[in-house]
Amino acid sequence: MENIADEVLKGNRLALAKAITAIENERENATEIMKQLYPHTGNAYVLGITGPPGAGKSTLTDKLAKEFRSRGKTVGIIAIDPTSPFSGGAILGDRIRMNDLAMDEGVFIRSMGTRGSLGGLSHKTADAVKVMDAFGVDVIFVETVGVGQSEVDIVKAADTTMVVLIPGMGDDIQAIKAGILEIGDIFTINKADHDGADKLQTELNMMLDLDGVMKDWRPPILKAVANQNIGITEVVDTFHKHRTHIEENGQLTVRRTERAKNEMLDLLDAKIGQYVRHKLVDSGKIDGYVEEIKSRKTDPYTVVNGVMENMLK
Ligand SMILES: Nc1nc2c(ncn2[C@@H]2O[C@H](COP(=O)(O)OP(=O)(O)OP(=O)(O)O)[C@@H](O)[C@H]2O)c(=O)[nH]1
Ligand SMILES: [Mg+2]
Repeated sequence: MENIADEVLKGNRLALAKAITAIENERENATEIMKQLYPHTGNAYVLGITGPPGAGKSTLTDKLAKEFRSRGKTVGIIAIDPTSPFSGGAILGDRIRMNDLAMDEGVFIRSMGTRGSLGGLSHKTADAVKVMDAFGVDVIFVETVGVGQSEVDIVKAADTTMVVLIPGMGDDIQAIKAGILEIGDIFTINKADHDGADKLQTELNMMLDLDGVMKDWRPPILKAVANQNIGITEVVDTFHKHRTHIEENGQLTVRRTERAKNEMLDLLDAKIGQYVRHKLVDSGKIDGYVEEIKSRKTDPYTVVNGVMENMLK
């Protein structure tokens, strides 16, 4: 393939897959691809879907994607699978149950495994989102399991985030409360065919009332039965409502600005880290310092300050 980025921009699906693989595997050409694609990003709307394992996130995403398709939108789906060592779409059809969607030319599905750290995954996810954006899809879903800090980081790539919960979570809801209240623009109680959906809705409403006094967007709490296609149009309508809301009040611009800033800082952190490692570790210089620190001839604070001063000269 001549130039992967050019091909992505022409709408070549194979090039899209290759570009994401390059990012995922940290190939040398990944940065070049991203540089070329970056000017063509910023058009897609990114939806984050997160929640506990097995909540029906993939089933929901599948149904939501179909609803967007029926409204004339093209769709990209990135499923993050932090537990799986697989990547490159190898697990399609396993954890992701979207086989008929995969036949649709207006849909591009990709799963990404962690391989390295979850931290690394969040910037890889952000880059994969940009590749799909430049490719030209209208809406991008990022599905991620769980509601811990790492997932929160991944979800930061999203313009609107939906937290999926299920009835019968009991005390879990208390445990994850802090995290979910912060990141959810929309809450959907899936598996509403199970007992306890109303109870969960009441509990969530109470928490949001306590939390959201000064907020201008009160996250709606929807109910769905994804595998029966119940509640799907409401979720899509609510996505639109939230999007319109944050477009009009400027919050979307604020979120995207914050994202651009954080991405730049993360990139800079990584580069500086690499540079320091190269200078200190690969050269073996660090061993001398460590000896001196260990024998209490000096201390790590003094050493780090000295190293920094030297490097910044
Ligand atoms: N009863 C019921 N089952 C559902 C519903 N939605 C999905 N399921 C089933 O729940 C199971 C898990 O669904 P997934 O969509 O794979 O859930 P997930 O949250 O993506 O799971 P992970 O990605 O593994 O965390 C599947 O067997 C679905 O068919 C629902 O609304 N009601
Ligand atoms: Mg899933």
